[in-house]
Amino acid sequence: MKRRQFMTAAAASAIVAASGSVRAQSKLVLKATDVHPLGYPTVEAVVRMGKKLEAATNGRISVEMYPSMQLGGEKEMIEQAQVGALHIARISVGPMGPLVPEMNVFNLPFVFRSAAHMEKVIDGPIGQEIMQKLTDHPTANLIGLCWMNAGTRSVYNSKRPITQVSDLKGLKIRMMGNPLFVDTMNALGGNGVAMGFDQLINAMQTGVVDGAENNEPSYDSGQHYRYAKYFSKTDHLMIPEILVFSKRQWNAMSADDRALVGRMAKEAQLEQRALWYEAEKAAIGKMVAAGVVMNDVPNKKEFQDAVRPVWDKYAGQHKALIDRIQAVN
Ligand code: BDP
Repeated sequence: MKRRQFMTAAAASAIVAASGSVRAQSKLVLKATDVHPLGYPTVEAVVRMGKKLEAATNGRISVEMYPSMQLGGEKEMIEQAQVGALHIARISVGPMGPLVPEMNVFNLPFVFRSAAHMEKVIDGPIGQEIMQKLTDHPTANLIGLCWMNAGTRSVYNSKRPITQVSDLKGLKIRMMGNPLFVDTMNALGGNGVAMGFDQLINAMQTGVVDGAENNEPSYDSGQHYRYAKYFSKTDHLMIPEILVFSKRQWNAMSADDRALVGRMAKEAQLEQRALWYEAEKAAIGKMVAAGVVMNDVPNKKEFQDAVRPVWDKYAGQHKALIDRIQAVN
């Protein structure tokens, strides 16, 4: 008994003595998740980031990807990252708006003039400031790592092409979980229904909704065209996405490791962008092959005018920020 106690004490002091190096060398497997499947630009960018982290640390830090909503929808992903049950989540700015008010500015319909405008904003000081708001948020418990592209969102449904605002009348359209989006669809004359991405297929199958709105790669990879074959290029939202890191895990890491992850995330932002444009093109090709009925909207201004009430309700409190965004060119 005596002897055993002695051994234990010796082992303990050896561990204490070596603790610095033990800690530096212990393996860290970062659990990452995304609603999209493997191969989707955001997923691929994070997988590549994991490989780079692994190479840079001789295998000490790696990323384990759980794609395709394996850990739940976006709401569940955010919650799990907040409590540290997972480390990296790639999420849309959409559902973050109610939590971080400045982020809601990116959720305003037609806020960006073009993809180039949006990229300039997220790549510049405004993007950095807004990301910092998330990181500094007292209860979000998340670190904002980088932005990602997500194209524009357009309406799709099972009933008819949308060429003018009045075509939306009476259609039940799934929107992301944020009152701003429900208000947007209602302002356009449809019936906005908030629900998780993970519930959408079932809702379309059962007629709970007539359709939804999203970018082409999501419509294609989610196989939404099987339930809603009319894809109308309304382009009403251009919402960037973000890669977030659990603050709990972040605080447990060394300054060097944080800097490394931060640097690789910045690289992932640009890598994802290139992948995004390829995926968008490929998705449109697949939509044509699948017999999707696509149409353009000849008068976008009509849609922009119809969402004025949404701007009246949500934009006023962010006027200075919106002016700065609009001044970027
Ligand atoms: C996709 C986003 C994803 C969202 C999804 C949605 O990449 O983060 O969860 O839309 O509509 O475009 O919920």
